[in-house]
Amino acid sequence: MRIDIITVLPEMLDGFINTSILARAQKKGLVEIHLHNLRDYTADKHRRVDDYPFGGSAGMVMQCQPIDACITALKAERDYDEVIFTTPDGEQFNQPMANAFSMLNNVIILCGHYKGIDYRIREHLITKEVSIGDFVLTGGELAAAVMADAMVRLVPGVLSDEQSALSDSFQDNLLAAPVYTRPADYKGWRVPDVLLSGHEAKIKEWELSQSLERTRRLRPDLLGE
Ligand code: 6GU
Repeated sequence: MRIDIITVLPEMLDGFINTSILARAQKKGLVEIHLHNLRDYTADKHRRVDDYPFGGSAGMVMQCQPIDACITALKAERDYDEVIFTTPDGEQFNQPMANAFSMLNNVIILCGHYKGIDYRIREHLITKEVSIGDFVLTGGELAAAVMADAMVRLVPGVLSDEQSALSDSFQDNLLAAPVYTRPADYKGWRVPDVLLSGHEAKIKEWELSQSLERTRRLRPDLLGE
């Protein structure tokens, strides 16, 4: 999988994409992540990528030209499955969406900024508009980082068996069961006895009942309740 991220703040994402899981996925050759500075594509001699909105509302709007130039340059090199725009008025990102995106070959993520982008870009070049939740971020970079992380860790081979994504919260619409490590007794705070019993069937049953209880209590919406 290849992810091309278009941003006015590449330095904000550089450390993130070259650390931890994303770094390892790239070193293993399973994923490529490329950052593109939108300012490198502007025809403006002052390197501006935004301008005042028609109609006189507040804030600045990202212009068509640099975004179009960058996306066109990328599309000349390869076909893209999706051109995603990060925006608080997009469809809510979730685990099924991460699963679907993780199966794509080539994806562009355009990070929104300022008051928004010229709507013509959204009409003509964007194939998916995605939000990471009902709150407003200054820019789409953190949203792009969140999505890239959620997608890449699902690419086969990225996680080791022991980190398997199969037991993640949300993977089966249930929150994960609690986990513990040594020591079994820390200052009198005890690990549940069943986990120390070695009885595999009982442990599985306990984990499922914990998942159900936590989901019912914390996220009844996931159970349709
Ligand atoms: Cl994708 N972008 C911005 N700027 N704010 C957000 C968001 C995205 N998702 C939630 N808030």
